[in-house]
Amino acid sequence: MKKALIVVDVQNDFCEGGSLAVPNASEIIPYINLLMEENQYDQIVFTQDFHPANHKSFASNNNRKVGESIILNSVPQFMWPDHCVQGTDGVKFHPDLNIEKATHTVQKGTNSEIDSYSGFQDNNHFMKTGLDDFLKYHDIKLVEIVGLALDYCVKFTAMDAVANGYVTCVHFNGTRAVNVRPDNGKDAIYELLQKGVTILG
Ligand code: VGL
Ligand code: ZN
Repeated sequence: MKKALIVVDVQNDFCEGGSLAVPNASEIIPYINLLMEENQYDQIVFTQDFHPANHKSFASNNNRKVGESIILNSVPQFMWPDHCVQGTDGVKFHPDLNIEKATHTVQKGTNSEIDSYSGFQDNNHFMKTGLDDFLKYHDIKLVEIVGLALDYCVKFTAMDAVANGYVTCVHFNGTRAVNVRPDNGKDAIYELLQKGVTILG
């Protein structure tokens, strides 16, 4: 059974010192590098949050405060600080991540009008990213997911992986939650278990 590792958004802005820092984010990087060194995956896909400067998920582009919520194209949109803007250091993968191991990269959040937490599609379900086509083309049946943030992009990527028919695992030690609310990371684990995702220790 062919398997892929999906490394979600391990970018400077989501790590310590970044504009949307996930607590203890960089702790997962040695773990991810080790997984990639074991040469057990048929494909290793990196996702990259890749926003234009005028992206509508940024509080600054809506005259809102970070942490507020708006309705964007009829779906709720949390107001984030500016992050992962194309052409900045924040959008780059963390320098300690072994990017040479990637066999494919998927960029998301490129349409200024729609956010994209899942690596498979935008939050409105208007546009696919090509990730599902890539995995199906390579006959991948099982995906293991690591990266940032557990309660946003990892969660939605894992739920879409299940919906698209993959046996889906999330590595607990390979992810960290942003925890805008204290229990969000824990709640994400319960939701993923309920959807049929296996949590690996
Ligand atoms: C993410 C918030 C906004 C993530 C991306 O990668 O989890 N979170 N954009
Ligand atoms: Zn984003």
